[in-house]
Amino acid sequence: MQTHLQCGRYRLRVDATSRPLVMGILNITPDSFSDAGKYHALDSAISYAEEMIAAGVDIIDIGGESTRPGSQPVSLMDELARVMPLVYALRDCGKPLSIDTYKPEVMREAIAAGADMINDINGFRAPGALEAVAELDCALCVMHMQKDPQSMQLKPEYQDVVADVSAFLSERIAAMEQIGIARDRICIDPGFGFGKSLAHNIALLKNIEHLQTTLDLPLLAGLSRKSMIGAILDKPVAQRMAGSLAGALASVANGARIVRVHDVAETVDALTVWHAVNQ
Ligand code: 7PJ
Repeated sequence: MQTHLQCGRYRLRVDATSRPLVMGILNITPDSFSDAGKYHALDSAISYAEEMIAAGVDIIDIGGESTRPGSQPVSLMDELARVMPLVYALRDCGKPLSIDTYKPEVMREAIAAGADMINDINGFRAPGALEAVAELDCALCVMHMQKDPQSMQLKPEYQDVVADVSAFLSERIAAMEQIGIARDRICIDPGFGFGKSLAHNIALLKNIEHLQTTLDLPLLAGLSRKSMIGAILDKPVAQRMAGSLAGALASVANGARIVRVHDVAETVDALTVWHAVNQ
């Protein structure tokens, strides 16, 4: 597998010789389920990003549309109005900026303004999405989702969840390569909680190394505060930090190279210790 992820202005190590990377979540949606609109204002979003940087974050993932189960889509205008001021404010912060979006227009604008990565929960399936990112040098996270955020958790069903997710990702990677995207720009994500039951999520977690080896690309795992942690613990979102840390550790122990989390300082510490004893 590749040793680096080409991430816009940055070249990030993603092999097992360095600590797994921590992608910190910066949501600027009024309805983000776990931050409940706390960081809506630009100023607090910027200070929150600064806290993440001080805590050792490797990538900042800016999201302007909540994709929690049952959430409603946001208009292009609203999403741009939320995301773009943060891209301008943070582009020289010294860390790569990722944009969590499935809209080609947001991808184009954000990359033109200096963002380094596009994180698409829709796997770059929207018309024009692959074209929007093909020519640029941004990294791409291609995620699997069954159905859409409105309906995905109603009745998730698979023949074989690991094989189905792998086949989906493999098809998307082929489409990316077809349009000329270099492999060192791509990371894969099985999309924990996106159209998956607890059993599906656990099967995917156990098969991270298998997915990574089959598809020969680094894998990003997003488990932070999700309902699978809540279901295992029977705890609400506000009480899922320790469970999320365990989830992050389990995912890197199973091979994940990047984790997407809310609690950056705690995760960086946990992964630094894990890495020190695993070298
Ligand atoms: C994920 C994401 C994830 C990637 C969200 C939440 C819901 N992007 N965006 N992977 N989840 N790549 O944070 O709970 O798992 S939004």
